[in-house]
Amino acid sequence: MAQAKKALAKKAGASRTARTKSFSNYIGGEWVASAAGDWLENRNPADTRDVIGRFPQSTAADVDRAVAAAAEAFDGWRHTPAPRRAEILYRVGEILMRDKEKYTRDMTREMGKVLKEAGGDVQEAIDCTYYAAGEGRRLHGFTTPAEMPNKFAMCVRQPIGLCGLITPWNFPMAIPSWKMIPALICGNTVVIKPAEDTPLSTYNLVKACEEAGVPPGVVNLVTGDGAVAGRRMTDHPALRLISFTGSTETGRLVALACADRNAVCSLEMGGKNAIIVMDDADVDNAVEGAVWGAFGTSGQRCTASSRLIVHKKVYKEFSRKLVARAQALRVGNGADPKVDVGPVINQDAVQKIMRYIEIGQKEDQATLACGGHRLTKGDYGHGYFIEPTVFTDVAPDMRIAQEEIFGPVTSVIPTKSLDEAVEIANGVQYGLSAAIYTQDVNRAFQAMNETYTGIFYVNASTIGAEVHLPFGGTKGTGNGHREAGTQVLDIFSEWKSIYVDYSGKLQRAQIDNKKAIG
Ligand code: UN1
Repeated sequence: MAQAKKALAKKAGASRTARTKSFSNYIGGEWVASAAGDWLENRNPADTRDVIGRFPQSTAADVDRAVAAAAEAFDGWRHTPAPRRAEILYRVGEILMRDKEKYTRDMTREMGKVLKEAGGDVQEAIDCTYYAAGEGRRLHGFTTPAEMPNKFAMCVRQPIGLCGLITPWNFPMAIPSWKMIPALICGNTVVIKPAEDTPLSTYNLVKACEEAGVPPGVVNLVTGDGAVAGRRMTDHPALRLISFTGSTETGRLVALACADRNAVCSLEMGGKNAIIVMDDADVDNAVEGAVWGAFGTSGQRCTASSRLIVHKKVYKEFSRKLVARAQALRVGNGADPKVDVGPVINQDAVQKIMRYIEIGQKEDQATLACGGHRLTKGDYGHGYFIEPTVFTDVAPDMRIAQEEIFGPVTSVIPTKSLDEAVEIANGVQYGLSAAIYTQDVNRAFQAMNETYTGIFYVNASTIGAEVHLPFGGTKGTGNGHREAGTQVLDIFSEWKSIYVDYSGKLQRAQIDNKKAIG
């Protein structure tokens, strides 16, 4: 993905005017350029003539400086009482609220999603910030009986240390916030590297932290390529934890690097999420859920509804209505309030998505029911626009029904029963989200229980998770961790078990208590 923008950066380099805004890394409380002086250009995917600015193309040396700053700040921050840390983080939430509109416009400009959805992304960051800051007065541990008399046992959460956060471009403020704010409330210091394509939204979040009074070195921002800056983070011996959201392919590399140096690693990766539509479903409602889940964010969500498993009794009606709705969606620049579906992120994404559309038609022989083209006429020619695309008559084992496309493409798969639908839903390498549309409570609960995913919806789409419930998935989607909810605290803190013996004598666990009970 990064390559497309880099190539553009090179081409545009010569013609760049003095007005191109330069952004900085944030290290140890200072806004600084990359030590090597290289830049990464950020352009609008709806109109690549629109240059948002240039951001530091950070090297290993920049990452090392950021880690050193995080190390320097760690003791001061972890010794700051959590309720006090929370007061500062609540202020971050207030600043995000105050400037929501500006952040929303910035996000649409650099990422492409329509304003309403960009506003939702900023709102998710606000929700997450308030919610996680609230933990400053909880961060609950627990007490439990000790096995010996006159002995006390309890457990407390301690910060894990220096955390490296590597975030994706599809939720460029929400995902950084749902890693960073919980990390901070737990008393950690962080180095964050946003995706190459969307550094501005994370820059805005970090600016809000600075304004709110987060002390120097507690939050450090380095922008740049995954292969260079990201790689150095995963390899850096002082980063105790790496939290990564992105592709399954990159996630495996992150995991390997972390395994090599015994670092804690939390991964949130791909999805191939299914909506099951039963014969008793409210078909119109199901179609609305499918359109929202498949084409919202131009299908670039790990929770996107990329498979629609539909009972054969309503299959024709559902497909017909879905295609009509998909064809009516207005594709264009997300900054235009009349637009429903924005561009995809970059040229690499266009190529990948178009390749899958070709595979669907040729190799897989599914029916291309609508869409299937890149839009290039007029203003479309300056951006990365792809028509909302529906394949019907898709078999569950086809590549378009198995692999993550991450674009505005969905597959309708016929089914004859709930059991079969659940089997199809489970028959992929991912396990993030699933949904069922039915009026039958028994079927709803059966599907909820039998689908092997981290998230499940009844009569709602596969997207739209809320910040106070755990977020993450099974199988190829993750490695067992959950972000959001209170569960995120288990990523960013380590348990310490504490025993207090007030008997005034030696009491040997597992040995002396046997005497006490005979
Ligand atoms: C993602 O797609 O990477 O549940 C995150 C949702 C959003 C988060 C999506 N709240 O769709």
